[in-house]
Amino acid sequence: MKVSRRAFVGGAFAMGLAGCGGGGRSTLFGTDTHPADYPTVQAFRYFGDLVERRSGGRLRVKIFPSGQLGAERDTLEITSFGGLDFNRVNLAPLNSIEPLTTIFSLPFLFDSEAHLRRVLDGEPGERVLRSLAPHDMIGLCFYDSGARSFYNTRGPIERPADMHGMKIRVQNSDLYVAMIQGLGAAATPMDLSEVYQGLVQGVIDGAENNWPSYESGRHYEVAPYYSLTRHVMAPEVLLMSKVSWDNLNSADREIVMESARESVPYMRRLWDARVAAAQEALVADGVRVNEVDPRPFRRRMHPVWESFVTTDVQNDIMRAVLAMGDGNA
Ligand code: GTR
Repeated sequence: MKVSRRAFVGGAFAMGLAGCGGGGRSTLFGTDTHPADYPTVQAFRYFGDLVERRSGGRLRVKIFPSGQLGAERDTLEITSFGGLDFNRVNLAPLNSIEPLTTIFSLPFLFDSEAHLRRVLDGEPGERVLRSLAPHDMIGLCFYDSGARSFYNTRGPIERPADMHGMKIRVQNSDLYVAMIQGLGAAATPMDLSEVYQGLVQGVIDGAENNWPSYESGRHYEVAPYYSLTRHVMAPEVLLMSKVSWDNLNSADREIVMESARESVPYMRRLWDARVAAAQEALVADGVRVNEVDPRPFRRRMHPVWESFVTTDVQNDIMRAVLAMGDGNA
């Protein structure tokens, strides 16, 4: 179903305000850029089902998947003023809104998925979630997004020099523009929905993402070289509009928070299975995968870290993240 964004926003806003205060039934609306079978959407659904069951059917959650309501950056704006109740996005489009989200988005910050999960489940995760409230969004929980690697239409990337002259699509985040420039390539920020056509038409030569997104967007069909740089592990986040949150009574807020927390282990199981399945299917399909020595890529990221980690609070969180690395676990 295609929904006109303007009509939808007016509707959700009105229903949100009318629905939650009075104790009647209300439908809360959410959006996700991925299709219905993607792990983020499935976890979002699981969350919605828990909310509905625990509220005795008073609160229902309706999700619009597949980016039907627009690009992540635009839906964030809508969420912050209450036009959408829930939103599942990657951290990247939040970088320009809240500088603390930049920390978990830094290239080569995490040693492994285990390190990432310790951080998200620990105090640094809690602090980053809380930092969104002043921007009128309540951070409910993080979901995994695995490791992002580069893929392109031309050939294997083994060293940063292989990227010279390439145009690489990035998410809408200045950090990622700087990352690509630091590697000697040209960065083209665009929405995920435009990447396939961009690759076909040669507007871009490559992009970067995790296995499930590379598969789900069918980017492998046009960019069959997947080089395992594993340079970013920025997680996904499930958000609630603060306008909608303020309309809930404290018992319903508790239901929402608990349900979000409980959807995390569910998402992680789905995620691990999906990463393995996507990788296996794409290798069988003929995608050319190469291992990469990350060290020369990582070395070039020092100036990027320096220019994006500037405040005491950012430094504090970054130190806490590094102290939770695999070497100290
Ligand atoms: C995916 C992420 C999406 C979106 C996408 C992108 O890994 O799940 O939310 O941010 O990357 O590259 O635009």
